[in-house]
Amino acid sequence: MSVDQDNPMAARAAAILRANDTGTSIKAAPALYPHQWSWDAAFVSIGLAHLSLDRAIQEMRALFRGQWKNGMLPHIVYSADVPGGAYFPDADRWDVAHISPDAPGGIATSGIIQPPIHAIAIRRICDQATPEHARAIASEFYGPLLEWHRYLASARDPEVSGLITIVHPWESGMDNSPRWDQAMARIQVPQGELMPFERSDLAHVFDASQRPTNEDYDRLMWIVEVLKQGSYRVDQIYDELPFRVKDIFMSAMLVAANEALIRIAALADGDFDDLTIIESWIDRGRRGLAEQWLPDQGLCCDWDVIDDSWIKVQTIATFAPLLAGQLTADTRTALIRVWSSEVFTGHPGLRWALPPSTSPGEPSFVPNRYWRGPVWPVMNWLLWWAWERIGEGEIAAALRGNALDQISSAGFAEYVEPFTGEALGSDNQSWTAAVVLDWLAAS
Ligand code: 2M8
Repeated sequence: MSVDQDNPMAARAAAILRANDTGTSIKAAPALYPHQWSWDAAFVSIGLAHLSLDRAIQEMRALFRGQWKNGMLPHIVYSADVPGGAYFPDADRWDVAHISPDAPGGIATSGIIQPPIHAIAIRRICDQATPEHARAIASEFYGPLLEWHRYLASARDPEVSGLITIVHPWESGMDNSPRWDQAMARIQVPQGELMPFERSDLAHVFDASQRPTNEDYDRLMWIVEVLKQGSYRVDQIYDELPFRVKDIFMSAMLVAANEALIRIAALADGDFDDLTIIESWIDRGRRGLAEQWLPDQGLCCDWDVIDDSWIKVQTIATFAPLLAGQLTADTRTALIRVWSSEVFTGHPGLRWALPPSTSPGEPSFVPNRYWRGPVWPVMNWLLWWAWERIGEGEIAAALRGNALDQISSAGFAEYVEPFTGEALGSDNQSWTAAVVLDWLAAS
């Protein structure tokens, strides 16, 4: 699949990725996010593959330079040539090299994770390469990917539930989603114990109401302090962590990523015992997810580990079973119904029939605030990919068409107001450009 670079939209997308390229990696966004983010890099490499396979591979290589010795792939790999104050928290705030023996030498990273879409990206890159090249790519990335997934299946699932625990809302990638409200509300920041900080994000958005609140930020930074006090050893301090949630979306993505890993293993001549382990992770993941699905409510729920309770809020994470695949007929029908009803894309007020990050029917829905309501182009891509994968071609085609229309109108925004179509957050967001390239290549 290649993309027609004379197409103005493709040319614009390619220009954005070029402009955000530091030479080593691609910034998630020109000013708001001036470093390499983990899941952004995977989406970016999926798009880059249509421009240059070598550049796409380089992007993943740059990310994996930051992999920790315990397999963890950190959520940010910091660029050495970006000044400290350009993004908060900066590398000094995480201070991983001094705190954790697992941190990689010579590369500054954060100390938490993001959703594991990387094997899916590598698999797509392999699919576009010649057979010989595909084997070389798979051989390079198979080991690091396997260790990354092993970290998730062990340190992040001590209960062996098939569901991955996140210990910080940033790990979900959906930072201030109402999915985290109940767990975040419990977090008390002890007076005078949080090192002072200055947010950098508000300098880069037109309106502060598009971003998380200061209260949210204090809690987010308090969790980082607790992680630092425990040397980032989530496996050792698990029971003491103030935020522990079984994230269904991340868990479902790991199922899909493990399926991709099996294909990568085949190309790389992976060990038979490892294949059996990966298959067991897939089964366990699907079983865990099935328990979070409430058929009568058409809702897939995260699980609050500390409180031992369901988190019942209708957001795009409800489509987790779709990502994991192998749906029962009933679940498929229920997901299609929720998708097209006014809970999501059938809402009469929507500018385009695209899923808001939080359902407009939720009391916590806010149409312009970050993950509490806006439509995210990159999530449209992921759900498009998932609908296609399970053979719902018509839904996928409509989603792709609407998503491209939205981008033609709103530009390459980070997120978009669902009713007015106003562009929100950063302009020229890399992953938005990347998914456009992939959509255009698919035409
Ligand atoms: C947003 O997250 C960062 C923290 O990781 C932030 O708000 O500063 C999220 O949308 C996340 O999913 C994304 O990976 C990152 C960079 O685009 O920005």
